[in-house]
Amino acid sequence: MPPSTPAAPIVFVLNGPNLNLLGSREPEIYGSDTLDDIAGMLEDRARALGLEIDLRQSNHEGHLIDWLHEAQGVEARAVLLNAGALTHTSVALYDAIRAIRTPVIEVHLSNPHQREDFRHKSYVGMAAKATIAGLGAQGYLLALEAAAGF
Ligand code: CA2
Repeated sequence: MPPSTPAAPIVFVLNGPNLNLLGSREPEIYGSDTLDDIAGMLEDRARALGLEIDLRQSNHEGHLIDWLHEAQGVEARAVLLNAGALTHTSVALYDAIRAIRTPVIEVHLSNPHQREDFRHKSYVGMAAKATIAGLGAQGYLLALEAAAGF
């Protein structure tokens, strides 16, 4: 049998509520890329970095929490997390990020600090290793590059 190639380290890219609608409305805030476009860009960059990505989206808080636990279970290299509006409300996500050893990078397309007051608090950011915000889809690529160094 030929020697098997070791699997590439995996990076989870988790996206929260309404991000399935990216590209359809508010391009002035979120850009015109769809989540599929972002997945394609990340897959290309991941290949070049020797990583694999697993990109998921859910409108349900519990799914994001289960996936954070799963990331630790499969020994993912990192999680890139855009929790959408749950960023600003979810103590459960804060607890889940604190409960795992897998490093989590918070990603936002827009810069929440330049927006409404209710977006200025981030429970995700309080637990995450780092935050990238305001750079549109490029923020996901920068986060993936950081994860390659973990
Ligand atoms: O800037 C980001 O990435 C956000 O996480 C996006 C969230 C928002 O609640 C956060 O404060 C910042 C909202 C995602 C909503 O996505 C839409 C997609 C298409 C049309 C409208 C909203």
